[in-house]
Amino acid sequence: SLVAAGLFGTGLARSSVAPAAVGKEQREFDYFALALQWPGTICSSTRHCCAVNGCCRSEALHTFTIHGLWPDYDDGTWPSCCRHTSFDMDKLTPLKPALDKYWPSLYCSSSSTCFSGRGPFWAHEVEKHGTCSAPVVHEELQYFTAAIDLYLKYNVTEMLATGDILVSNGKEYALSDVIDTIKHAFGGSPQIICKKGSVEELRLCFTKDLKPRDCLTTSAMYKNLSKSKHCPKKISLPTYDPIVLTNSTLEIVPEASDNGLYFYTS
Ligand code: U2P
Repeated sequence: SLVAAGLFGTGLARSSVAPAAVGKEQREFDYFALALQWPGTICSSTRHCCAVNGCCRSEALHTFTIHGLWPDYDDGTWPSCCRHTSFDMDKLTPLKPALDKYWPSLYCSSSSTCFSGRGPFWAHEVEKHGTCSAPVVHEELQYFTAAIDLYLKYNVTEMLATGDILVSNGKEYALSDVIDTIKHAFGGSPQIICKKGSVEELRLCFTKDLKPRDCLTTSAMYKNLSKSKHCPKKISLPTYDPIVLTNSTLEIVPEASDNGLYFYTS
């Protein structure tokens, strides 16, 4: 029933190997992970462009961007889709410039939302994760504000630059140096996810009162991470050539939505 789905989650929006508390009551979470994406790694696979895709901006993105603020459990699982909400872009008007700048989708396709719908990347994140963030975060605007505040307060791109770890093509850094630089500047150990030796994602973790803490780096985390996402001892922060929007790379299909977003369909 819908009530059961709301209380226990459906797992519908879950991707691939994700462990779930699905089927069990979703108890209060233990800590937050602020998940950040490295556009250089993701955008180098972009083949088609659309207006919402951050990879398609005329200037390449050389900073981490936000993926989401995720409530997590200490055992390596997490709650998801904890209650029904209807994503309302209008509530985010004051944050729209910051969302566009710091939290772009790096894909063109629309994202799944919790209960069989589809919508913008932001709708996916707030429905899947924001609804499980009580008692710290209770509603949409608060969810996005909290994530953007943390992102700006703990600027990972700057922390790494201070340790001379910079965007580059070809240059490799010791994974241990990257971790130590973040530990030193942030005050907690990050989680780093790689794709073929390039940083794909970096997560910073926070207690429920939003203080830095260590992410799970033990077997609890690695058991849920596919081998191909483990980082080797030397890693890179690559850049990419943006695909400049032209008629042949851009296909704009207005969605039946009132939020003014456009999606690429293939
Ligand atoms: O790691 C693959 C996907 O699993 C989801 N995930 C991962 C770790 C975690 O602590 N919480 C979590 O939800 C993410 O799914 P998404 O938010 O992208 O749907 C992540 O991409």
